[in-house]
Amino acid sequence: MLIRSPKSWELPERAVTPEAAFWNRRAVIKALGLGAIGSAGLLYGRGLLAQDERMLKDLASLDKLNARRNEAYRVTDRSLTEEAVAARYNNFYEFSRDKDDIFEHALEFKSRPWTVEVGGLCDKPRTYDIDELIKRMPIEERIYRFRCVEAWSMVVPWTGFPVKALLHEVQPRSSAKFMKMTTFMNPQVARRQGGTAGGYGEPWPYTEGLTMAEAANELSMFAVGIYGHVLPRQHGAPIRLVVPWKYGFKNIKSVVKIEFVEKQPATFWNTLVPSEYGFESNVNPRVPHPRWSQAFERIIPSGKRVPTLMYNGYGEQVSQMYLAQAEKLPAAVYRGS
Ligand SMILES: Nc1nc2c(c(=O)[nH]1)N[C@H]1C(S)=C(S)[C@@H](COP(=O)(O)O)O[C@H]1N2
Ligand SMILES: [Mo]
Repeated sequence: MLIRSPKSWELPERAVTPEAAFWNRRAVIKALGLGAIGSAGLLYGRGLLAQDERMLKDLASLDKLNARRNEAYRVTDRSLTEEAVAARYNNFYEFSRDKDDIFEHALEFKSRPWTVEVGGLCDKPRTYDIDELIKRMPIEERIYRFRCVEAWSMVVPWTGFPVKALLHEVQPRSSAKFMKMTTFMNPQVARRQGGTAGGYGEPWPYTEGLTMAEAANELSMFAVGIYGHVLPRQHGAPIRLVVPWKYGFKNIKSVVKIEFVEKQPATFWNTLVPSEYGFESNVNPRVPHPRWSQAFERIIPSGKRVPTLMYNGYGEQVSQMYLAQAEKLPAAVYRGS
């Protein structure tokens, strides 16, 4: 028997609700301008719930990463998002379709021991233990804007290494045209990968891809940390992609496999709803999502509405990869801010 249920990819109500309503409900609006964990009591102005305390304790327990901040990547037009806010407003569909309970649903998820298998069209394929990989790679901190396709944004300090540093090690061949990445598969822990119709009919495991030029771009990073410590589960522990000129869903979490391939790989969202989520998905104020405009975005958690920047403000670093498209745009838009 077929049971009619809402399509899993339809955004939950809050994704298109002004952010102020979301945060007001939790009375975290008082968080603005306060320090992170020390001010937790004030942050959740209604008083801490057991749930909040668990999350804050979890954040405080994470191993520190002492990485040098790379000052070339700073954000000057808006302020850093509060850590406890970013850690409570996530997208990680393996665990939940809501944003504020991802960390809870992921509590049983173990991100160590962990290996990342790198292979496909490259001269030196290799499987890395995550901690060995962190030791081998040039780790640094970068502050980036982060823009979800749902039209909200944050500013986040990532710790990680340029994708280019990994390419240098494994030596992709010239026949490799794309880098495909895959998230772990474990329906016992990530409940939405199992259940109805074997994971709600969604194409698990989550996959994503970049062209080789995009992978090698100076901005492309594999993050292993955030806010100075290793990634908490809800942000995609122990390793996730960060490509700040593209919409959030390209930033695949908890990666177990990296492959160099000849053909454009199938990706999770593009497979599920090709009409809404393209393979390229560069942030672009002039290309609306079929169901909403991308001209403006809401800054988390205030909900302040600001114009979307072409390539999320990273045109200087990435526009040369898209010259044919850029020629069609008026110069002012193309240059971003
Ligand atoms: N494996 C996996 N990666 C994922 C997602 C997901 O559901 N599963 N969601 C994506 C989306 S839509 C966004 S906006 C970002 C959110 O990252 P954050 O929770 O660390 O802010 O992760 C991306 N990476
Ligand atoms: Mo997203």
